[in-house]
Amino acid sequence: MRLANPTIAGFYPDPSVVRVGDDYYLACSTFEYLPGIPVFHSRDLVSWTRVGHVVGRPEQLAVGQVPTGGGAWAPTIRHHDGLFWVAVTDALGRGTLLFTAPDPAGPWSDGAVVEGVDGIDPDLAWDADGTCYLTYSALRLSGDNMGAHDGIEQVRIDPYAAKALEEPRSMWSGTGLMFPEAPHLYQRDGWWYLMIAEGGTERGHAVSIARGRRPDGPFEGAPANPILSARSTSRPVQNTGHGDLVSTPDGEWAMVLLGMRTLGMTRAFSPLGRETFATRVTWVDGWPVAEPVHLTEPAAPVSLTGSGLDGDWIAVRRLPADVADVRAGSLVLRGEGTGMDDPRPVFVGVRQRHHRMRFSAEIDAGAGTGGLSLRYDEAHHYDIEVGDGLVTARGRLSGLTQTWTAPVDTPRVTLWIETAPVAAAGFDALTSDTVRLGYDTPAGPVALATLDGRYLTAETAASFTGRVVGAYAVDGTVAADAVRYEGS
Ligand code: 6LW
Repeated sequence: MRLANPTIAGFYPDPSVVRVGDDYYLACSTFEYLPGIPVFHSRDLVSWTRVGHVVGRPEQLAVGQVPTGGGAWAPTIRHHDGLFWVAVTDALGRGTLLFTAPDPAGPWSDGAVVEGVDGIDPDLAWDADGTCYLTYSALRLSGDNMGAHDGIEQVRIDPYAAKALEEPRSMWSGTGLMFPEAPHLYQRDGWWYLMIAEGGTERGHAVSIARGRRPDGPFEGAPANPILSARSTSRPVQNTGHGDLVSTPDGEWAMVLLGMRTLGMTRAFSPLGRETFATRVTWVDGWPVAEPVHLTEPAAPVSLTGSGLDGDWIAVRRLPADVADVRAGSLVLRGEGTGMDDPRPVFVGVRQRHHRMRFSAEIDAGAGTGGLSLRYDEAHHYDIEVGDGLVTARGRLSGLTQTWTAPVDTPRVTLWIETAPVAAAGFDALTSDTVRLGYDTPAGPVALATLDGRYLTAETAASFTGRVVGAYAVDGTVAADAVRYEGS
């Protein structure tokens, strides 16, 4: 079995996969970004193409109101009765949702709320007589004991009515590590398997599994639990966990899961956030044995050009087409008097998916102010903008802002953001990467600011997402031409 890691680069966490015949479909979390919950297709688990998004209409989620980091958490994608199903939590938004579509490319349904399920990471499984089990992690996101964690729970549901048919029951909840979550139920060779993540999504992340003769338990944990973890290892892919199993047409097995490609001598920082990886699984004595996640050949250099608002582009709490449009090849953004500190910025971007990256565009700020931003969230972002005869570089870190300015005598300026990992030797290698914010002049490129990238990483921004790089407008109309993402 050949696998390519990262399987899907850039912040695509909490992957879930299903196989229908020879076709695999995979979905990931997207939090407060739209469009939400991308669906990828593959026939070999190696090359994946996005075929659509479950959430293409803002009303399907309540991301307009959720706090940063809320929104679409951890979908499960399954196929049953000729329909594709996605169960997902709209965290601090609509709650536990079921989406359906005959075609995984969409359009998907509006999303039905499953009342009475207070938790995250909902999984769907059907037994032979068509009973549907919804198994989830009882992290309480509402009510008086919000924030409490009551382990793994399960209810039988009517999936067409999105109704729970009984009170939740407690299930096997791991080996005692914190945050048992990401439950998935499987049937194989007369056993029901309940696989979960535990240990938290940070460096202690792990996958554990149990088996029993019934889908509603009881379950007995595997002797080898956790069956997969990178904790306390020097592996380049850390935080591995939140797995989903899938068999191949010829009976092999694989697990897709999240991981982080950490940087720095002590592997302390992860600029790209949690990405999708895959590893091979074999079965011994009725238990899965998962190989450690290995990085494969480095991703080929990528150049994304053009500014069509295709599926690569995302926006914050709004669809890209609601904040920008493409006119005669230019990406045109219409400012609303707010900048990147706003939780609803006029910003469209793409996920950073290479440690070495350059994002550039020719910005025409003749009728407004705007530029390029490397964003983690509204409190952690590095920007370079042009307006009112000035180029301004800005570092914004949770309450602290520093700016650098230089005069320009033309409103049309090529701006760029470059990131580069630090050399992995010596004490300056304790950080992750450097971020240069610059612009081109007739005399050559000028780096207006060079900042430490460690403050735009999953560990410091304490965010479930990852870096997103793109263009924004503060006020007036700003056009971006020759938009290029180059990564290696
Ligand atoms: C996801 C859960 C998790 O629902 O974080 O830490 C949540 N692990 O499995 C968002 O990724």
